[in-house]
Amino acid sequence: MRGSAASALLLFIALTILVGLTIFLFATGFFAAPPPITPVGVRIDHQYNLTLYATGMAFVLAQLGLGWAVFRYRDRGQPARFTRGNAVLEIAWTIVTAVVFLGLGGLAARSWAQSRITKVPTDAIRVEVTEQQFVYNFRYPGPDGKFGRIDPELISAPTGNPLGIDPNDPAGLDDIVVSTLTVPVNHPIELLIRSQDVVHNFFVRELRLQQDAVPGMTVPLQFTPDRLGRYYIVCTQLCGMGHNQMHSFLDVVSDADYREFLTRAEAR
Ligand SMILES: [Cu+2]
Repeated sequence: MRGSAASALLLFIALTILVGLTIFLFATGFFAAPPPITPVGVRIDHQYNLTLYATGMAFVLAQLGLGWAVFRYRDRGQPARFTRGNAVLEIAWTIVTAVVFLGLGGLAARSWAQSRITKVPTDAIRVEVTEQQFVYNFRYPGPDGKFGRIDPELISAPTGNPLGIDPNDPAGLDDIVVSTLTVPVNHPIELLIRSQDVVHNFFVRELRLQQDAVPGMTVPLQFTPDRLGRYYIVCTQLCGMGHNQMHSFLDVVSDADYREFLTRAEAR
């Protein structure tokens, strides 16, 4: 209807309600994640909140601005007017966006690097994570501290060798292969993430870490858990028909329990 303020006003009100509802959901922690279990996780949460404040502010301003423009420039029966826009405004908000974007990226770099490129402590416990449709296998090097050679030709899950460990390599004889990940609390852990078939993923919410497992690559990932408990490991890459079933567990245990786990696993 020409010249009617009602529909423009309704749109403005609808947008305002949408903005209010969104702020309410985030402010009340409706989507809150479980608490992090690493010092880096705490920093990642802090970084995430910074990003949320910055993008949240942009969201509120943009939506309310849109509502205002819809109402202010509604159809009053007047002919349309051509405008070339405002170069100064364009340049200003492009610069502001670039500064915020690069600034947040710069602030986050350290937390990111600490899980991925920082030198791993020499006493770190290394565990190889091999993903395949639709299971996780975790390999510990055993008492000798060395992973045995792997040969794709020897992969044979039915005969108990899902990773293809070469029986002729003495380093591999004591390797431990299990289907859940057990680590001691307050120890640096280094995971070596691999895939046997398609792209999979290693995601633990409480670690605030998510890493793709890419065929042909071994991707290192390090963390130091500081809280005991059992946490879900899930695959977040749509990797096939059984993707929704693909999960495992991360057990963060005491030193004594970890030694017991190793003794039990070695005895098998
Ligand atoms: Cu998967």
